[in-house]
Amino acid sequence: MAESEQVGGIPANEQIADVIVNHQHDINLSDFAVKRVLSVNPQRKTIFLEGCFKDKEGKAVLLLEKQAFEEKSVAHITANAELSKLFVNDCYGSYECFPEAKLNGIKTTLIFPATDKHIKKFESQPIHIIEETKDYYKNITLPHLTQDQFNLQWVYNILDGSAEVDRVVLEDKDPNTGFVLLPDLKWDGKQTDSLYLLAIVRPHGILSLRDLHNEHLPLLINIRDKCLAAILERYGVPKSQLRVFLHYQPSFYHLHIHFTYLQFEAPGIHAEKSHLLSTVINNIQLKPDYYQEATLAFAVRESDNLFTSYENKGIVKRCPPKEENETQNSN
Ligand code: G7M
Repeated sequence: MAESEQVGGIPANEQIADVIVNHQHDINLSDFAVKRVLSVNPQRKTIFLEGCFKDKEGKAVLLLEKQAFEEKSVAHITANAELSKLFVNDCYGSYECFPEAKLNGIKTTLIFPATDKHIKKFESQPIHIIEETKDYYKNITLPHLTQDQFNLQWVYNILDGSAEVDRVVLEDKDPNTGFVLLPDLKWDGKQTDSLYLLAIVRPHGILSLRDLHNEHLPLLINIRDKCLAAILERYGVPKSQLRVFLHYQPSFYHLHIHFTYLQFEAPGIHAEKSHLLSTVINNIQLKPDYYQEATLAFAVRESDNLFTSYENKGIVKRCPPKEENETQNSN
């Protein structure tokens, strides 16, 4: 894409401006060479690409996502649109619409330089559920985490105010119960029907849900109460319309809590991954060490090294390669 070329009315270079500023590199998407498509999701209208930049060391992952319509721009679309006919049957017509008005841009996330772990994360893969007992956690998951985790620098940058400062919605500086609330990387911070915020806890060393016990209740309750009030005040969304949850397993092992608009089907909201904060608080109130004792199910991709750790112990089996599957099915 040429530097001056526009997608949806926003110059291509402006759409990735956040990323360029954060990366402090002079990056131009026209220098991006696609190596392979990692995955395509027609429902979510996303395509994830692996590539590299001309004259730059390192791999890159580019995530492209078409965005929802904005109600305010509908009139611009219909005012000057050309409809190209696909077919007509009785009163039903199917067309492709080419509006003259520029629509909203393509949400673009760039990970550069990207590690092989980043690439694996976005690659389409068979997924399995693992029922993690407290012993599996201690003997398999935890040792794996101490060796193989995503870097948390972006989290520390937010906590110490050296990145995304202008995006912060609310900050509580208490070292034990404090947090920073800000829009998730996936949200542009504008359309409330795709609202997605993250509260990152101030204390270090709480890796995930597994570590939470009764001493963390003041932290969890503080986050719940202050973030819900701030979201109502800033975005006008009441708590009854928010999904407030934690991921297990998360991608990043520094505790953070997700706040999304209930009617928005955000990625990672399914039963095998998300735990409502209200349920977490309630479970700990009923049993202070609930999350140390419970068997927690989680989903893991075959390409993830955590899967391999469980596979090596004979707890889960890899799917046969696709061709084999197809041969089996046709027999
Ligand atoms: O799965 P897990 O609970 O670890 O989710 C981590 C969340 O952090 C995801 O929803 C990401 O979109 C979000 N996220 C990841 N990074 C690298 C950033 C970042 O640099 N800034 C912000 N604001 N959110 C991020």
